[in-house]
Amino acid sequence: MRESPVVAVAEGVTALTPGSVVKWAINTFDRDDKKILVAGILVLLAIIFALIGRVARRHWWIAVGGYVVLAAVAFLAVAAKPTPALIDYVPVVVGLLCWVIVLAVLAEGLRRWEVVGGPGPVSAHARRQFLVSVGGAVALAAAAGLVGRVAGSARRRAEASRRLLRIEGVTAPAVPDGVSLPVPGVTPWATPSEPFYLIDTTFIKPTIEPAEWSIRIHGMVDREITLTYRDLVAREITQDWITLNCVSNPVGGDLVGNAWWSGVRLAPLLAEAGLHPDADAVLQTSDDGWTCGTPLAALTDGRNAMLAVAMNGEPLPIEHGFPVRTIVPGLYGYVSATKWVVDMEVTRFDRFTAYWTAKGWGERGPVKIASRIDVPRSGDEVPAGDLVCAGVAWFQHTGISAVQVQVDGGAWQDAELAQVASADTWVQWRRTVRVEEGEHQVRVRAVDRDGTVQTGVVADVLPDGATGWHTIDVTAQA
Ligand SMILES: Nc1nc2c(c(=O)[nH]1)N[C@H]1C(S)=C(S)[C@@H](COP(=O)(O)O)O[C@H]1N2
Ligand SMILES: [Mo]
Repeated sequence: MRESPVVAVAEGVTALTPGSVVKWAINTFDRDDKKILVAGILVLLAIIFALIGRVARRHWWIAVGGYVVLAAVAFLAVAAKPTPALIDYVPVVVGLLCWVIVLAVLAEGLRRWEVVGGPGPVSAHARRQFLVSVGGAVALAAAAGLVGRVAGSARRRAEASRRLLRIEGVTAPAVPDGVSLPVPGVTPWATPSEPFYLIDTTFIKPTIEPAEWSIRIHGMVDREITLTYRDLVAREITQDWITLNCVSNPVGGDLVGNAWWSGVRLAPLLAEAGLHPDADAVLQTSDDGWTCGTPLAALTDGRNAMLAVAMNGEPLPIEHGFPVRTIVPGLYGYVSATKWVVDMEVTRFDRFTAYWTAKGWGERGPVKIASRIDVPRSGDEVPAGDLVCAGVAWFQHTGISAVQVQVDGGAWQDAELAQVASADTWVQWRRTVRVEEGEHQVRVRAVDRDGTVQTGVVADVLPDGATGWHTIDVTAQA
């Protein structure tokens, strides 16, 4: 469901922009990135409209030509979408017609106002007519707004069915004992759904009623499977704490969260479909046409890869993929965690490129080991003497065995680890270090379950995830 051609153009701009720039924008503007882009396009449109309006007073056809060019841009933007539907073109055509009609009516009215000129009954009539035309244009705009409201009501309907849903087998999250350290300022071990980071390429979130949802599993399988929402939740529900993170999370960044996910395991579903031995990937497609390629092995090797229906004990929030999304421990979101997932094609990596891999991001996207200092914050002034440092570390599906802290390039000191819930969740750490009066640098690194130490070699998030040690600066005062 698209509300306006502006959104299609905005999506088109995103699609045509290099992946690194898009990821940068998503990071920098966080949840506002789309609003900023749409606002930018609207301002540009307003300027173009003003120019067209001026030209229209002399050269009517040039102005119409200008509108046609604008409409063509919107048309191409819609066509460039991964799965353009006929209905997506409707706002473009309607918009073009509105512009031309409004231009005709207003320009004519204004011309008469100006030609007649001066005070008197005739010009008063012309003026009145012009104002009526303006009123008409405003009414048209209001009608267009109403169309947008209808889209909003689809959202309200989906919200309503979401609130009424009770899924058998989904239980409220219970934080395991000992996973949280009592250090003020450290990130909570369990991330509530509301502040959980949000990353996707949509401008308007798909609003899918569970009754309308189904998924098709097909491709290199013996038997194609189609499941409705009812079919899905009738199966056995698996639940787990799983840490999800974004490939574009910079060292020390916060595009990572740990939630209690409930869903249906993918391994038995794929086994029922009957996998061909030479398949090595699943091409997932979401309702909005976004795609990602997931290594088949990660879906079948026994880890808790699932079609998730609930997050933190409640049906998925719409932003997080309602009614169904994929969650795979150990893979970055961009190759696995498809929100609003509707299609899974079992295939081979050498047969497709997906949304982000087409923009130069890595094909398989296993997560990299990472650690972060939450306390103190970089730039803090702290008292000289004992300094409590704390944070989180994660390496999903491999696991963390140790975390170490270093002050001013000195010896690495072992940190205390909180209870490690599983290899698929992050872990909290704490270490008290000594700092003399003056400026200091504190660094953290983690060690994985196999004893491999996190690399200090700095790598950018592009193409397959950042590396390097998170480092903060503090000033200690007497
Ligand atoms: N449909 C859809 N699913 C998507 C994406 C997207 O753009 N569209 N982005 C992915 C990326 S890059 C990440 S990191 C995770 C983020 O999930 P969240 O928004 O629930 O935190 O969703 C993944 N699933
Ligand atoms: Mo991501």
